[in-house]
Amino acid sequence: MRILSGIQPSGKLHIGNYFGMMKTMIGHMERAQLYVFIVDLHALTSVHDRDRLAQGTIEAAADFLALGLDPEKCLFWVQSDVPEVCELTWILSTLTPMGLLERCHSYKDKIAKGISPSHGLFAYPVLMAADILLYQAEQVPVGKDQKQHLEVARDLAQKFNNEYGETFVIPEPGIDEQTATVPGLDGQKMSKSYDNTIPIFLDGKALKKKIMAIQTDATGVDEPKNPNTCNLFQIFRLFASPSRLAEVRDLYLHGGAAYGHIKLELFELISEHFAAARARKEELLADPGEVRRIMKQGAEKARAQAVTTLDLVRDRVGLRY
Ligand code: AQP
Repeated sequence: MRILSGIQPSGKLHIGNYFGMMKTMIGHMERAQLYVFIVDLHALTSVHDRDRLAQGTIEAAADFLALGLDPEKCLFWVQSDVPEVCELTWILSTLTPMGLLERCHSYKDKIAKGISPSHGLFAYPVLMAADILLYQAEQVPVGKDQKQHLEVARDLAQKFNNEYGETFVIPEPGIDEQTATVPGLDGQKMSKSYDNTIPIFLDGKALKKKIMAIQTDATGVDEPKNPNTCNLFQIFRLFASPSRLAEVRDLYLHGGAAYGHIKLELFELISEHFAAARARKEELLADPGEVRRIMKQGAEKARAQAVTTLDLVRDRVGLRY
């Protein structure tokens, strides 16, 4: 099975990115043909700071490697190192109905949050479709927020195949319902652009401060609470052992759950969970040239496949004479 997914270097990667996509991708490493990439062209829709984008790209790559992605067992590259994706984006754009993009929630949510409504932001799902179709991916593990974009990719693949003949594999979403949407500190979807995240590699005082800022209601310790609607519990359950989770769920349901104590426990759990990866990330960032070398090597392999698909597409649409 060919499995592909990308991540934007648009800020510090957070536990929503980790549980929604990165962990799943790393878990597929031994059994799938895995394609993982850092989507810097997508990040340009929200980051207009040269140094921040470049540094974010190296950091996102280091994050994946530190968390256990082995570049020998997958294709791992930076999106802009394979420029063929831009040409396929244009070709797909010529088949993309405006209404399909106008219905996308992510675009509307982002402009509602103050991100400037550029053509790039509007066309984001077409670039994403090109990324997926260029490598003929069969499955794309994503968080729930990206499900609609994946439907756009499927629609465009079908439309192209109908118009020009069988060319693209129709990709399936891979969504883990348990971690489909990790809530942020304020209970909305955890998102880099909402400033409500718990970054994966934060530690010490800064991590504690974030965790203490998780919003909870004003229910007293002895009163029963609903664990399913409490975002502290929804984050806690990602890190706690099954037996501890059952105990805390019981306290929620029958009284005795103290938010402050649960937050401190969560702080310990997160610190511990990422301790080894944090140390590995520091080593990687001490030699960013090596991270770049790994990414360039991955890009060469990815580009060879991209060129093959794009050659076929050019032929199908008549960009060959
Ligand atoms: N809160 C989340 N819960 C579950 N999955 C999530 N993902 C993101 N947030 C959550 C998944 O992480 C993958 C990479 O995301 P992305 O960086 O490409 O874009 P995004 O979904 O837009 O993530 P952010 O943090 O919200 O970034 P910004 O604010 O820059 O747009 C995707 O598979 C996504 O589903």
